Amino acid sequence: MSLRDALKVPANQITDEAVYRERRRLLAAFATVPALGLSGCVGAEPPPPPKVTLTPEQARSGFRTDETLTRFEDVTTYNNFYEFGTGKADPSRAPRTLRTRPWTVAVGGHCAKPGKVGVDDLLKGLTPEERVYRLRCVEGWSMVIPWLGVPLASVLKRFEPTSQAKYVAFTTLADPKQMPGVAWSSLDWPYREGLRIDEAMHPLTLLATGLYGKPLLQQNGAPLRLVVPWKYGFKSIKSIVAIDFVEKMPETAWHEAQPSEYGFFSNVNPAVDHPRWSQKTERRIAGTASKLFAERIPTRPFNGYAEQVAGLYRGLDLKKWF
Ligand SMILES: Nc1nc2c(c(=O)[nH]1)N[C@H]1C(S)=C(S)[C@@H](COP(=O)(O)O)O[C@H]1N2
Ligand SMILES: [Mo]
Repeated sequence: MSLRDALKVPANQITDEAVYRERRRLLAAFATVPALGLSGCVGAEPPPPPKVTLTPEQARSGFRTDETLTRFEDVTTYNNFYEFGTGKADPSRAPRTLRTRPWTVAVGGHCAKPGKVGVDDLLKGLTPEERVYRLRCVEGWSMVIPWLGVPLASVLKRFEPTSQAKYVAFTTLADPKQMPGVAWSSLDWPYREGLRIDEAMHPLTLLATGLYGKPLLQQNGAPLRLVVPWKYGFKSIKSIVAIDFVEKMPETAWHEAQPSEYGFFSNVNPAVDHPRWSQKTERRIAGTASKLFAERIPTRPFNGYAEQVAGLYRGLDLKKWF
C-alpha cells in the first residue's frame, strides 16, 4: 500500500480540520517522492523558468478590457465549486454554511517566516484593487469579471520564500460540516492547486477578496480565492486555508483525479485539446445574452494574456507541459 492510499480516510469520518491539514502536509511531503507521473513523465520536472521582467505598464495593460462584463447574476449563479455540489447551480443554491470569519491561512514550507495568519491580518495594509479579468473554464465557457483583490505577490513576499521555493501549493478548506460536497467522493479532498513560483509572483495573479465591489459570496470562494487569468478556471482555487512554498511540482486535485486531462500548467491553449473536447472556442457568458445561445468565439493563447505571460514559458514544450 502506498503512503497516499494509507492516508485516504473517508471524508465523512473526519471532523477535525486539523486532521485535514496534517493529511495535506503529509501528501505534500509524499509529492516529493518521484512517483506521480506528471504529464506522463514519472517524476519529471520541467526545465527551470527563464528570467523575465515585465514593465509596470505592460502588466497594467492586462487589467483593462473594453469587453462586455458578465452580469453579476451570472457570475454568482453559474459556478464550479465541488465542495457545494457538482452542478453549476448547486453552489449558489447551497445554504450559507461556510463560516468566513474567523478564517485562518497557514503559510509554510520553504520560507523564513512561516505562520498561521487570520485573513484580515494576511491582507493588512493592502488595498484591494479592481482588476477586470477573463476567467476561462476548461469546459468551453468564459466570463469577464471585475475582481477585487490584491496581487498574490504582495502577500507571499511577507513570508520571505527561500531559493528552494520553486512552487507554491494551495489548499482549500475541507470541512464536511461547512461544505456538504466534501462528504461525497467527487474529488479527493481537500481541493489542492499549485503554481510555479514565477507564476505566483506574476503581477496578473490575484488573491481575490471580492467582485463587483462586494466581498466574495460563498459560491465564488469566500473569503479569498486565487484568480490566474491565463489558466483554465480550475487553477483559481477557492476558500484557501493553506499556502505552502515547495521545491517539487505539487500534486493538484484535478491532476490526481484525471492526469491525462488536467496538466499542472493548464495554460489556456487553443492548440492543445482536452482529450474529450476541443479547446479552440468558448462561449462568452456576458451582457444580456442567454448563456446557452452565446456565440462561440475563438479562444486566444493564454486566454488573451500572451503579451504579459508568454515569456514565462519561453523554451517550454506546451504540448508536453500542458
Ligand atoms: N476549492 C475549489 N476551488 C475551485 C473549484 C472547486 O470545485 N473547488 N472549481 C474550480 C473551477 S473548475 C472553476 S471554473 C472556477 C469557477 O469559479 P467561479 O465559480 O467563481 O466562476 O473555480 C475553481 N476553483
Ligand atoms: Mo472549470
